[in-house]
Amino acid sequence: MSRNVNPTTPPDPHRLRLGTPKAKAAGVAAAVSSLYHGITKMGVSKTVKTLRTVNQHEGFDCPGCAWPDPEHRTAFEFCENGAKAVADESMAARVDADFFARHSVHDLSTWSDHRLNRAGRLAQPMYLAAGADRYAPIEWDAALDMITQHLNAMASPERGVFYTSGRTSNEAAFLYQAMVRGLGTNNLPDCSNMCHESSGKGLGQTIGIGKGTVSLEDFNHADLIMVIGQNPGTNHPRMLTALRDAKHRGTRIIHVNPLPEAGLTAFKHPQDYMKANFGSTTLADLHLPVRIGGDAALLKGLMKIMLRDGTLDSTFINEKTTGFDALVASLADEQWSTLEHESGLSRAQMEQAGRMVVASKATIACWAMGLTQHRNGVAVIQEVVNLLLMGGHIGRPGAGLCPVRGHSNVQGDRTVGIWEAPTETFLQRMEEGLGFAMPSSHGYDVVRSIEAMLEDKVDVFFCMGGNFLSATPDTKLTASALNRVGLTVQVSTKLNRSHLVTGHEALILPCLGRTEIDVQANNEQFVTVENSMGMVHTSVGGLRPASPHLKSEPWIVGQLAHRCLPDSPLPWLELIEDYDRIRDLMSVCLAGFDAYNERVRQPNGFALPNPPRDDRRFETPDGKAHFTVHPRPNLEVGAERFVLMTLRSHDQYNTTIYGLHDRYRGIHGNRRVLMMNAEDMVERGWKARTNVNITSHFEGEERHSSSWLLVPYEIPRGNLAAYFPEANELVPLRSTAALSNTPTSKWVVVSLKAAGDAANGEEE
Ligand SMILES: Nc1nc2c(c(=O)[nH]1)N[C@H]1C(S)=C(S)[C@@H](COP(=O)(O)OP(=O)(O)OC[C@H]3O[C@@H](n4cnc5c(=O)[nH]c(N)nc54)[C@H](O)[C@@H]3O)O[C@H]1N2
Ligand SMILES: Nc1nc2c(c(=O)[nH]1)N[C@H]1C(S)=C(S)[C@@H](COP(=O)(O)OP(=O)(O)OC[C@H]3O[C@@H](n4cnc5c(=O)[nH]c(N)nc54)[C@H](O)[C@@H]3O)O[C@H]1N2
Ligand SMILES: [Mo]
Repeated sequence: MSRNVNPTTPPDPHRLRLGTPKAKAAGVAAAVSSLYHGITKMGVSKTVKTLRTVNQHEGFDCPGCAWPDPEHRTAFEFCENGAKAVADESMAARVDADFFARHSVHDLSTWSDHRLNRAGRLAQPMYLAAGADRYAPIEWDAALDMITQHLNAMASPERGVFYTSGRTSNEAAFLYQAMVRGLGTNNLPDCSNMCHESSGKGLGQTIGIGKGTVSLEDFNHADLIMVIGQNPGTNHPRMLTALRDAKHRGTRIIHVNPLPEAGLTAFKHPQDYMKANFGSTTLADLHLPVRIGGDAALLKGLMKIMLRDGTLDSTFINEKTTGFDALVASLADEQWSTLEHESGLSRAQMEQAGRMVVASKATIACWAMGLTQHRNGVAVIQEVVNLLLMGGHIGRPGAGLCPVRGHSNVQGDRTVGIWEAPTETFLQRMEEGLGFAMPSSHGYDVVRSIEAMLEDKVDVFFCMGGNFLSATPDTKLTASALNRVGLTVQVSTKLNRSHLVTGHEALILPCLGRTEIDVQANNEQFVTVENSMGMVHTSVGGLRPASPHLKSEPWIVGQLAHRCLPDSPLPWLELIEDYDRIRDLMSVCLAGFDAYNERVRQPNGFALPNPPRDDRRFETPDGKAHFTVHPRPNLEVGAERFVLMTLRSHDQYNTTIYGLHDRYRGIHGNRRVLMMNAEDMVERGWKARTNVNITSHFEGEERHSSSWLLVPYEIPRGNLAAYFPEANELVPLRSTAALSNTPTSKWVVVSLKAAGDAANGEEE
């Protein structure tokens, strides 16, 4: 690498401290942690002002997760981790021209992710020239002209690739896809390709829409809620409030997870302390510790029990579905001994869960990355669909499918066109609305983008947010891919490793965050977003921008499109002067967005049409919901091989590391840890903090990562867990889920070797 840049995350030099994993989530520690992060990063009065406007009707949408807001809101409608996300965006420190003059790209690459993020908000546009080792300041006009020149010089539009992370507003994302398609390509990879793509594909094929079918209100009417492969205590803390309220009404909860995640064991709402209520609620009635990848076997077991003891919704099955008989026949062939072995659960555990499934008149199934990031991600989600269809648990109160989305607007971005594989119907309407031709051939998703870069097929790589290098698999290979690109552009709020591992030339374009006031043509603007349950609503920033040089995402896209599409019929500069004009255009171009400006201004926004939920209609080619039959995945990995899942700690937002604690799991001060079953450790003579090197194995290839500290943990035998992004150098690029092409971040086959003395650093 010409700039001698380290693409992987150097360890933070702190000592690993181990406590007992917590049973209980939230509570006083969470309230203190929220305020601590706020006050240390942005000061007291700003903290209170900011936190009061999160998720309010007049405020901004929390940039944390995509969990929906209740209709009746309390004064503080945020969670500990939402507070961290807000504090992180509003922090006082600045990364400006002086900062980059002091630190070369090489120096910065020796910093940990935690330290890079702590450096502050990006404050002005910066340019890294070919061969240079330091970023230099650049004016907005010059930066936009430079991108335009590079785009104009491409031999064909496919040589441009345009990534989106999921915080981008509907308005910015809509303009962005219009610009990219105006250039003539569908190369629109996004974070969804690594996230819920398996859900989109799995649901689209079976129920005719790639989204969930429940609203928040349904949680008040469910008999049973299944939480599968998800850690809401950390990643969707406000979901625990909905689960607690359901629980108080008598709903039962099953938690399916290799780990006993804290939030589902016991939950204490931080706000209950203000009401002097000190009791905590036990949320999950049953925890099923499946082995990694064992969900398909478990779900088949539950369906066998359902067929044996349950009340099937025969009218629904006969009138609204196809494929039921084939599914019944396939389940008859499944042997309990195999299902026990593969799920890692006993027959008794499955029967206990089965009784709860059979007894429920209204079941909701929630899931996240524990299902989607597997080779059979699409298939296993379709097993969840099978189970719910049997009892007709779709399109009626208290029942339905609930993929819980990650980034706060990842669902909205897809709705408004961020998709490398758009449908013909979508393109046709877009073409009519925008008045120019749309490219019809599908573009690159995330994995294919990296492959194209490796094959020297990419000249310009533009990222609307995110941290592509650290979020994607096989860090070293992806770094070498990015190094082959002519120009890489990052529209960002915070410094990250994708600013250091770049193409020959690189630009950083700093933008406004959700929390900040956005003024265009002397008027304050608002943007709109869609939550995980298809509600579209407004988000208005209230804080002064971190720097006068910041521009809004719609402004950046509009200005660039104006330059690179001189013959376009769209008045780009007028559109970005008043976002109402963008929304008027969206009304014409997008299904379900009629009278957008008017409807989105209603206090809670509005719900997008959802045929299965609204009237049990399935827009599949034959108009029916589909039962599907899938083989069980092969879970054998061979002797001395383990299965590694890569997941999030309590102190991070994807690749943004807020701190070094994973409080609920009792792991403190060091992130380079490997959670392992204690018996597996004892068998090998290993102890807590034994230093190991990890090798991953895929189709004869090996990837190596050294110096990981073992932590004995309650995890099934043969399974391991480590944090991403550190563990991403072990994830093979081409190990992806069938159909969705999502990297299998929860299924990495590895072997371990003890590595002598630990590189366990100093006290924090
Ligand atoms: N604070 C905070 N909030 C976030 C994020 C964040 O990083 N920090 N990220 C956001 C984003 S983009 C997303 S997508 C979501 C992610 O939300 P989650 O999906 O909850 O995130 P992960 O940490 O990947 O956790 C996956 C869970 O699946 C379990 N699991 C792994 N493999 C299996 C399996 O084979 N079967 C089963 N049943 N379970 C399994 C793991 O033990 C873990 O509990 O959170 C969003 N919200
Ligand atoms: N091994 C492994 N890899 C994974 C996963 C896993 O579970 N395991 N999870 C995958 C998942 S689910 C996802 S969603 C991806 C996440 O992939 P990305 O979305 O690409 O990554 P993030 O870490 O969320 O991006 C953080 C950066 O976004 C920028 N940013 C923050 N807010 C804004 C904003 O408002 N506007 C703009 N323009 N920029 C902003 C900041 O500069 C910040 O550094 O990672 C995936 N990678
Ligand atoms: Mo995600």
